[in-house]
Amino acid sequence: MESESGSKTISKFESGVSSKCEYFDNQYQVKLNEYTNEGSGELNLGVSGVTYLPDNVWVTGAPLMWGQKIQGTGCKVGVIDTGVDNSHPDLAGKVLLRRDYVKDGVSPSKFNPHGTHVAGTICANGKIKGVAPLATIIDYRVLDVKGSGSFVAVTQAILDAISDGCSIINMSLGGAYDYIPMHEAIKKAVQSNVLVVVASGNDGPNRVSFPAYYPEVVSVGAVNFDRNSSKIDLPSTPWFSNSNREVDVAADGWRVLSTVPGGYSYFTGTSMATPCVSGVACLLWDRFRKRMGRNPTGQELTTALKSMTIDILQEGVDQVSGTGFVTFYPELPRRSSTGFWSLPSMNGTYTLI
Ligand SMILES: [Ca+2]
Repeated sequence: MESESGSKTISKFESGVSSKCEYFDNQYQVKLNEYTNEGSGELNLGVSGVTYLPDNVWVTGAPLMWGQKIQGTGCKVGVIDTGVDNSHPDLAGKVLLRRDYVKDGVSPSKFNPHGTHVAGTICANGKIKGVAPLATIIDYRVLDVKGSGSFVAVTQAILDAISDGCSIINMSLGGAYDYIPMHEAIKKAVQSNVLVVVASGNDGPNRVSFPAYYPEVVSVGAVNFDRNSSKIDLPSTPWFSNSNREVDVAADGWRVLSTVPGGYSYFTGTSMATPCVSGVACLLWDRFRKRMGRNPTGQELTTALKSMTIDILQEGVDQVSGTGFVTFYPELPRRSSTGFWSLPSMNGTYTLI
């Protein structure tokens, strides 16, 4: 399949027709599925010692699980991304190991912020909380400070994540082309009971991105749950979220607050929706282990994830949100006229920002 020159035969999707084309390694460019980055800064939390819940975490209903001592304990998530700044106080002790495929000598505080943002949504446990605050991360740095990398590195990272014992792989990235070795690595991951969660991509309606388009992965679309939106009926569909038959579920990907090197920032994109789903998968993994006394299979995790979705957008399965919005709540959270979510009481411990 691979030759010394690095050339490969791949399938290129074009107008729905698969045709064989030759490409070189450096043409397997990978891009981040972050649509906007609003810059980083200090988060003014006002009251010391108060923990804040980002909106996207809130709408997953994760605190309902935390109240039952389900917080992702023991769950290792492979974050294949731009690297995670493990010096961020909200991520202290989270990064068990880093494998750096970029090898450019850049220090974690100078990494492209994307990976740190993704990691925070999964398991931040400081001033802000991620979905699974007791989960941990293995950092597979495949993308450089500009967010550039190749599927060759992604493929190696997937194989390493299997041998490192990750239960879940989060890939908030994608490229335009099918790359057979990466697909094979993903099949191996799934056979090894690793759940692979991938951003559907930010190219818009009727567009596909790899590895999200592989049927073996959980492909995550983004919806807009912005409580400051002028729309009353939420969530709505952001224009960028890819729609295709392989999208499985959706999560909030609009103005998502999370950690970045040196502080906090709001990012938007399917990249941000994806770690929400990975975090929820960590909670499901933890709950399954506590109930059943063994690890869930990848298929059991996928089934559990899809069973907790609420149908949104077009009635039934649709190509933007798949089976629907991932949440532990029995019904969709709603805004009130004051802009706050109308949800079951959280005992006053957490405050929206
Ligand atoms: Ca639907």
